[in-house]
Amino acid sequence: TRIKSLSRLGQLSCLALVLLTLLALSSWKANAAEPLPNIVLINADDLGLGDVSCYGAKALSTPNLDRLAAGGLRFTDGHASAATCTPSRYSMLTGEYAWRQRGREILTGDANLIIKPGSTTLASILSHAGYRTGIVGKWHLGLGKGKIDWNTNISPGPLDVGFDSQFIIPATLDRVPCVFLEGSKVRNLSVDDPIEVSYSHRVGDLPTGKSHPEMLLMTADDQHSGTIVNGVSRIGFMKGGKSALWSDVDMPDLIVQKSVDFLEESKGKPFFLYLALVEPHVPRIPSARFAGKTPLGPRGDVILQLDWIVGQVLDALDNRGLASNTIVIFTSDNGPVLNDGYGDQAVAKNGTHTPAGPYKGRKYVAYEGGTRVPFIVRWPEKIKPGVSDALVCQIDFPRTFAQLTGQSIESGAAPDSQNMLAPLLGETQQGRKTLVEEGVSEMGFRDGSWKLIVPKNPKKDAGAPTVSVNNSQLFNLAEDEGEKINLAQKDPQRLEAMLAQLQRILNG
Ligand code: NG6
Ligand code: CA
Repeated sequence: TRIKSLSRLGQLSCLALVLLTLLALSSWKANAAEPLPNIVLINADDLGLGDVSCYGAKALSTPNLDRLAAGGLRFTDGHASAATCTPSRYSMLTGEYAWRQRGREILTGDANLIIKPGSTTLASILSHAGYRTGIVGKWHLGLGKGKIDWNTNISPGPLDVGFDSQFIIPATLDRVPCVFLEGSKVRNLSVDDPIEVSYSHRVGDLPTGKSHPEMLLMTADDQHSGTIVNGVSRIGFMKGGKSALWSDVDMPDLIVQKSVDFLEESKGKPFFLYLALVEPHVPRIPSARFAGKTPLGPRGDVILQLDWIVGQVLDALDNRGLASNTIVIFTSDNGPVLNDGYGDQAVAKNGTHTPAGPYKGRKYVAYEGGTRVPFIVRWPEKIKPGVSDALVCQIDFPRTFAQLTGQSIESGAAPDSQNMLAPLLGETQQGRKTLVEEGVSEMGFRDGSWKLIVPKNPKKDAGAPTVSVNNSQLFNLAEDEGEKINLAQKDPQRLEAMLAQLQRILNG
């Protein structure tokens, strides 16, 4: 019997060995057959859902976005997590609601980095998964520590929170310094013309919008009447850096070039490109190719320009045979705005155009128009083209892409991010159940198709905002997508329940 059981053991271990080998072979096969997809995340600046023709725009046409949507999934209920740039971008990269701490509101151009160096971000997750990660375009999450010296290495910045390469504008198009950072240095800066920046007082003797209004290409409000760069006054003051100043009209070509360079340099590795476009944020200064091409004035023209950039990037993927295994996401950091400080005819020429589509509100506010934005996901190898009504949000990218690339997230990181891989791939129309939508002065809260809006109280401490329940509004988007009928009085029970739910998340 001893011999019998020994040989039985031998048989069993033989079987186990065969099974293990098979398993190893099959998983090796799966990996070899399915290399990780490249990811290109394109984020527009202040583009409304109604500004895009595949979402219904009639006054202009966006053929490249339409082509992207035709090959992918177009979401009708896709959101930024805030109605302004800094908090929206913060949440998208970190997976944490920006309002959980003070200091993540719209930043000046000389503000410090608000993401902790070394912390978990969408970029660091993908970097761990073996991706080459790069950012091209608008950053607006702060740089450095303490007073920034623009004439030396500027860090920490994107390179300290997961990106391998950066070509960025530090804040916004309307804020100084109007220069690019390539690597951690100002691009094309000459040592004998150092840059100085101030957001409190005029530095140097460059003309400003206030001192030289006759030099301006377009009028500006007080806030945008600082240093004049390329004929347009900006927020804040700068001196020096003449050779480093960006050219507004050449920017689209440069952004395309830097994006394509990044794809080229990533050969042999999957890549993650975060392409943060500056259109159609103010000041709207289209390149000659697009000026005057829409009836909407410069705002419409720069939307064409944005669409062209997207087309160039899609072509670059096609030409390199990369399109089929590249996920391209197109979205916007917040809803649209017409007048944002410059006399650029955006209001006068708008006509019947509805930049936020059928939704109420715009940039800054917690109505749907503030955060419900274009949201398109294309992955030819995996996603069946179509339209999805799932509630999805950019804040979910960290956990979703961690899931896709087999990464785990350390405890405490990306606390508000949810794995939305199934809805993003179109495997289900069931997305998030709830979502907080941050406006400047209100908090919006979605529970399915129900929507609550509550004014924020003035901030007392560094933590999450408190809300003032007395002026709450309640809408049923299933019957009233335009948030016209306030049901707060009619349905006090639901109102109470949603308020309690929101409070729990705010305090969580
Ligand atoms: C506001 C600016 C606006 C724009 C915005 C930031 C004024 C009066 N308005 O404070 O022009 O720059 O900040 O836009 O200064 S965002 O898309 O980056 O959030
Ligand atoms: Ca924005």
